[in-house]
Amino acid sequence: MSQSAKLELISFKVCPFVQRSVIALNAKRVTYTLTHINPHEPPDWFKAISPLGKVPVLLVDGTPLFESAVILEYLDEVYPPALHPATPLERAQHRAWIEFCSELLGRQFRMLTAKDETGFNEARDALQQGLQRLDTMLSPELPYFAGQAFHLVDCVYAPLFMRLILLKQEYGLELPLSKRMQAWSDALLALDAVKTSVVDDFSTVFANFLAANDGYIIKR
Ligand SMILES: N[C@@H](CCC(=O)N[C@@H](CS)C(=O)NCC(=O)O)C(=O)O
Repeated sequence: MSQSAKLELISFKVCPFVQRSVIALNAKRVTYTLTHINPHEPPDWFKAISPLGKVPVLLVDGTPLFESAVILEYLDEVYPPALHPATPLERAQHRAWIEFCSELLGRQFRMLTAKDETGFNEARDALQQGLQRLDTMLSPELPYFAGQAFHLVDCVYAPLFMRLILLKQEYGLELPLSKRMQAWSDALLALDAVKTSVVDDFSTVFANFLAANDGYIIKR
């Protein structure tokens, strides 16, 4: 496939896995269209192209790609600038920490949807522990994961931080971040590629998502 392929990303407005794909597309200044579908009533055409019924799906001249990590790899192979490090070992490390981010997003999701205090506390503590582990991997050089250069691994953590900030501002839920990690989060959330990676009314969309789940987090 060439750089001139028509790209259509299928999305749920609140999905952090879609958002990481959007951030990579934005960072690479690639032209694409975004199609939001209703997660509660996915259309038949979506079920036909998404084997797991999940977003994101990237249509490349009509050919569906699923799994956000795979979509990121595809985008990085086709569209410059390369956002993976140059050496195989560093690339492998970044892939591993991208995988780790997906686990943390799962913990964050469990925290947001937990129905009772016990489930909420367990998920919050697991997320906090994961963040502490991640912290040990950050380059001493500011501001991104590996220092001055922005990589795919940065694309995937920005949605996690965006939700942590909203949880702090709107719901008084604070997960303490180290100074180094706070600087990373601040740098990511200041990027245009990140700011424009969600719908304008994202805080409302996020609040509606939490309300619909009716979890412990909105009752504390
Ligand atoms: N491993 C997948 C996870 C994607 C995912 O969990 N998407 C959620 C929305 S954030 C979804 O589509 N859920 C619908 C479902 O599970 O039915 C990826 O990285 O693309």
